[in-house]
Amino acid sequence: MANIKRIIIVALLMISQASILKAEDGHALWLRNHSAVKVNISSTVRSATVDLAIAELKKGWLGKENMYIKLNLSKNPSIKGDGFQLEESAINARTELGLLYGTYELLRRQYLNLPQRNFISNPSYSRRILNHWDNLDGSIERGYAGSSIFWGNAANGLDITNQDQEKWKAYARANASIGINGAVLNNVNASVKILSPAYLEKVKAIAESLRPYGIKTYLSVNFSSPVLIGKLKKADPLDPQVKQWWKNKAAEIYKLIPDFGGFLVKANSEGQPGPQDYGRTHVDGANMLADALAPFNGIVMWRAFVYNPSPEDRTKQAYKEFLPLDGAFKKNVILQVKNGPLDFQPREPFSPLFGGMSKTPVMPEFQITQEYLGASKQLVFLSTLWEECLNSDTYKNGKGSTVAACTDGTLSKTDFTAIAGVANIGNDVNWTGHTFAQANWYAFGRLAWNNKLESKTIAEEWIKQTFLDDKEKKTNANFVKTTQEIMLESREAAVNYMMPLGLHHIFAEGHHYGPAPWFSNDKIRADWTSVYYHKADTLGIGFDRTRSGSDAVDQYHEPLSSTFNNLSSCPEMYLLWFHHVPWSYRLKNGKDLWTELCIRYDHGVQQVRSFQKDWDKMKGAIDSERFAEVQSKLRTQSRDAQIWKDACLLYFQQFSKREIPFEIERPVHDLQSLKELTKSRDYE
Ligand code: GCW
Repeated sequence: MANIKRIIIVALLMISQASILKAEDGHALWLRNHSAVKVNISSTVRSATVDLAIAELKKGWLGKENMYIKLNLSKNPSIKGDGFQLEESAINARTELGLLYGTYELLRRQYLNLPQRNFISNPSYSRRILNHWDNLDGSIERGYAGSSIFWGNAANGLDITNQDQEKWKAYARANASIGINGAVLNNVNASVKILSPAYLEKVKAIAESLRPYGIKTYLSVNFSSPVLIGKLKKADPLDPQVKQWWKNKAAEIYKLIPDFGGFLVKANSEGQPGPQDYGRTHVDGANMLADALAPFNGIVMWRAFVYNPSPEDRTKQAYKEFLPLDGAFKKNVILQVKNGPLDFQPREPFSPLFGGMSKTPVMPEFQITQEYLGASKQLVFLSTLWEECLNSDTYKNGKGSTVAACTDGTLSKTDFTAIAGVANIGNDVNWTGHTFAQANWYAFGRLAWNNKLESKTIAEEWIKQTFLDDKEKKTNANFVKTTQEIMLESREAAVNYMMPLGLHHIFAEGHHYGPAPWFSNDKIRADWTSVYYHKADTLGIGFDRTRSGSDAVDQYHEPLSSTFNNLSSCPEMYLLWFHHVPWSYRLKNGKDLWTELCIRYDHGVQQVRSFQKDWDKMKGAIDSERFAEVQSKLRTQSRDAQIWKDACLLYFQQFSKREIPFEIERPVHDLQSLKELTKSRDYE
């Protein structure tokens, strides 16, 4: 009898559980509906943006019922830029957008049960921008979440449907809720067509959908536009006709979009045209565009991702190119610098340009889309990677000159500051492909707003808002804790099973998903092959960037340059980035390099296996749709982590000529079969 009772109770519990956990497709992101109560709002100003704030408060109010809340434009000197102050019954801000940001923060704090009174928050960067690598045909370079939400979908790629506009608004709302205030709408490998009148009309329409949410529109431009659509003979930045062409183009754009943000430019890099095609410098190119935009307060974001096929170590080239130009750029030019000196690898030291440039504003560029971190197949929370970069000390003005301080105006005392993230957003219902990739979009916004936030806080906020309902969030502590632990460990796990100890860029050619440490090809440039980067031979492995090698270490300030230069003081996470190390070299834990390399690869695989176990235990804690999606993706990740481990260990073993330590699991693939497998595009 007691047993039957128990069965009935369990069954009833399961039914009630199932009815609470509604089906979720992930489209609502971290902005899911809550059971709000009534609130009364007054405002000292009205505008489209303030109306949005009022509507959000009414829709999401979780505070005391029937409270009176005032939205107030204030001159409080502690509030800066679009920052805000939360008070018991008011949101104060200098700007209308600040009121909207204060609204989102207040609602978030209500939901998370965090204190809401006398809370002031100001943005770390004044421009917090997404870079979309969206092509006009709707494809997205390095995009893993479907086609573009902006381009190419309707018959001729230019028609605009209601559905498009709804999507753009939902996109803008999600961005505003985390403080993002700019979007570059097209790929840095820019089609010239973007500046043609028909496309500019569409840009105008997009800008109108984004504007009430405070998102400024920017465009990537092709440096050869004056030739390719302007019919000029050349695009030489010192040519008066070329200058005039850009001035006219800027005027045309601002007539359509009065608050247009400016241009993002990839010039003389990876085959893109640029000022050097005419014997001019990056300064000549950037300043010419800056002059065209200056009358309208537009800016130029000039990318420092510049390298050429040359015998020089690729990681040194951007610094060598730009350092001599420091101080020569116009006031409305900012240099956009990727976090590391190479290219968004699972782990890189920070780019020496952050500590190097002193008279030119520099903005970090992070990659939200997981080009080198498992695409949308793998759970890799990137906040810890960005936190590591922002907190890295450049020693520019002595200790404490972190990348954050070098870029957010702390050291240079400017408020012309910015940060960019390469978006991972597409037309997939859940926007980002993998549910956990939403967390990377979220984390970018939160760090751009406050570059001192910790990843663990960001993860916790995101998990609660994304998965739990008002009632569950109190009872589901275990789900939150376990998921948070998985997220915080996930990037280190990826480093372990892909490229531990400072290895880098040993990806399969083209798709950058799987391993191909064997990849070498005499017909293409050396710095696009894997062997260029790991330099494995019978003596050891790693790229010698010390003073007796390429001397990249000396692009860093002391004491870092010596710390990196010296094998015994170089942090082990950068070991093979800076040194060619003998297989028998003893690491700090007493193990030799080969053994440690094997252990790290194996550990990475084991980490993903434990993510699987932990996730499986949480069945029933959240809706079954997203649970199953993540479960299935973790299976893929687990298989692919094994492929990484087997491929790298079996390949490097040919050089080390040592046994894979017997205490770790044996490879389950053959090297030859992995070479075939990772070649195929289907593997991506
Ligand atoms: O990482 C490389 C990518 C290219 C990209 C380039 C860049 C947009 O593989 O796809 O091009 O970086 O940042 O310009």
